[in-house]
Amino acid sequence: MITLLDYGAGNVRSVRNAIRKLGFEVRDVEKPEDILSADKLIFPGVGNFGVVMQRLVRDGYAEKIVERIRQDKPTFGICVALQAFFDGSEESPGVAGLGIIPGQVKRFTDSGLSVPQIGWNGIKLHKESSLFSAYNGEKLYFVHSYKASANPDNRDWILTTTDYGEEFISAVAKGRVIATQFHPEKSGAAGLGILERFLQDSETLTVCGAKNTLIAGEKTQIARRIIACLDVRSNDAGDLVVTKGDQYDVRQEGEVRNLGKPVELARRYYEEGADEVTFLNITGFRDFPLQDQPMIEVLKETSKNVFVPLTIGGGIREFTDSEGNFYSALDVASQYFRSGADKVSIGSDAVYSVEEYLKNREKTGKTAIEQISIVYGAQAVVISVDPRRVYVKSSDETSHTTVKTQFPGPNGEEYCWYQCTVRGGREGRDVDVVQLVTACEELGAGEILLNCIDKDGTNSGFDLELVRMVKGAVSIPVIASSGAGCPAHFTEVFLETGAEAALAAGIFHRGEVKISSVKRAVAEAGIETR
Ligand code: 1PR
Repeated sequence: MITLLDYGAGNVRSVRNAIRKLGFEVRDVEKPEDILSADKLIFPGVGNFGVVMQRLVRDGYAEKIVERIRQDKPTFGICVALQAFFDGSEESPGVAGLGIIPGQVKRFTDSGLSVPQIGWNGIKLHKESSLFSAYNGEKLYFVHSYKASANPDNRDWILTTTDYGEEFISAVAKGRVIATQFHPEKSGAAGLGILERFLQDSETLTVCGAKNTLIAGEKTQIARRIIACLDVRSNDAGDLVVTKGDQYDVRQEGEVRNLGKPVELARRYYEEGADEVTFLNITGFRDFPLQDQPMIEVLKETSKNVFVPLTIGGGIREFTDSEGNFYSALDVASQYFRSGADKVSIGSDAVYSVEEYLKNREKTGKTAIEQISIVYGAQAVVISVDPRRVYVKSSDETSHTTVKTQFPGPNGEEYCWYQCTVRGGREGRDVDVVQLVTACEELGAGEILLNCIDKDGTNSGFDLELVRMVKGAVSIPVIASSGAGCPAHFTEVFLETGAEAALAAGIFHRGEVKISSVKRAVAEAGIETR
C-alpha cells in the first residue's frame, strides 16, 4: 500500500496511475497524521513553489513532512517537492520552504537555452544507488524553470546532477528519503523502473556512502522532442474520432475523416517512442469542454497506460453554461489536469487576450494564460498558434512583422506576414504571429505550439521561415508543427531553426512514417534524441 500526498496541485493522476500500473495499491493522505504513519509516501509537486508551500502549510502537512524525513521514513518527492525541501525559491520570494536541505532554488540563468527546460535530459550519478545504477545516463523527463544547485552545505544530499546551460541537482537522497527534479511517472519505462525499485524495496534504497564522487562525468544534453498530435472531434455519427485536415479542412467527400480512436492511437505512439502526445479538441472553441465528457474520459483512459507528457487543447476559456453557472478558464484547465493532462494548450482565447493586452500592455491577471500559469506554472501553459500567410509586395504595405520569403505568393509577392486566426482557422484577426507569441510569453505562457495553416497536411515540410521567426522572438520552447512528410523534414527543422520539438499528425496516423524512423534519422544527423 502506497500513500500519496495529493494536495490539489497539478497532474497527480499520472503518479497514481504509475503506482497502480506497477501493481501497488494507492491510499490518499486524508489528515496530517497519515503522513507520519504511511509506510511509503509519494510526494508529488507540480506548479508554483509558493502555491505548493501555501497549501502544505494550510493543510498542516508541512511540519509532518519535515518530521517524517527526520525519522528517515521511505519518501519519494517529485519535481517541486524536491524544490520544497530547500530553504526557499526565487519563484516565490519570502515564502519559506521546508528547510530540510540548505540552499535557495533559483531560476535558470540566461544561457541561450529556452526556459522552462521542457524535455528529456540525462542524469549523472554522484553516489552508489541501487535505485538509479541501471539508469545512469538514461534520459528522463524534466519540466521546470527553477533549479537547485550544489553548495558546500548540501553536498551530502546530492544523488544526481544534470546539465542545462549550467549543472543543477536532479535528484537528492539521504537514507530512505529521495526526491527527483524529473518526473519518473512521465519518463516512460526508465522512470517507471526507478519508481518500481522504490516501491518494491525501500530498505535497500539507502544510498551508500556520503562520498561525493562523480561516477559519470560527461555533460548531459537535452533531447529534441518528437510529438505525435491527435486532432479529435465527433464525426457525424457522434463518435469521437482522430481526424486530420488538409489545411484544416477535415472533411473528405462531406464526411469527417476518421483515422482511428484517440486512446488506442495515443497508446500506440507511446509504445513506438513518442516523447509526448498532444490531443487537440478541434471543435472545442464552440463546445463547452466540461460538458464534453468524452475528452475527459479520453485523458483518463490514456493516462492509465501512457507515461509520457500529455497535452490537451481546445476550448480552454471561461464559460457560462445554460443554467448560468460560471466556470473560469482555470476551472476548465484544472479539470483537465485532474484527468491526466500535464499541459493545456490555448488557441483562440490567447488571441483575444493578446488583442486586449496590446491596447495598453497592462496585465490584468484575468486572462486564462495568467490565471493558469500562476497556479500550475508557466510550463503547463502552451499556446497553440494557427497562423496563415498573408502575402504583400513590400514590407511597407503592412505594420505587421514580415519575412522576405523564398516561396513567393500567387502574384509574385516576395514578402508575407503571418496572421493569427481563431475558431480553428475560420477567422483571421489583426494580430501577427510575432505580436502573439511575445505577448503570450509576457503574460506567462511556457511554450509555443506553432502550427501553420498553409502547411497543415501537405507533407511538404515545416514552414522554416515561420519557425525561425518565432524562435527568434521568444525565449520559451517552440514546437514546430504542420507539414511533416518524411524523417528528413524533422532533421531540417531542428538544424535550421533550433526548434526544441517537432510535431506531426498525418504521417503517423496513416502509417507512412514510424516514430522510430524519425528518431533514427534525427540521431544520425548528430541531433540529441531519446
Ligand atoms: O481555439 O483554444 O479552442 O483550440 C482549438 C485547437 O484546435 C487549436 O489548437 C487549433 O490548432 C486546433 N484546430 C482547430 N481546428 C483545426 C482543424 O484542423 N480544423 N487543428 C485544428 C489544428 C493542426 C495540428 C496538426 C498539425 C500537424 N491542427 O494540430 O496536427 O498541423 O499536421 P500534419 O503533420 O498532418 O501536417 P481553441
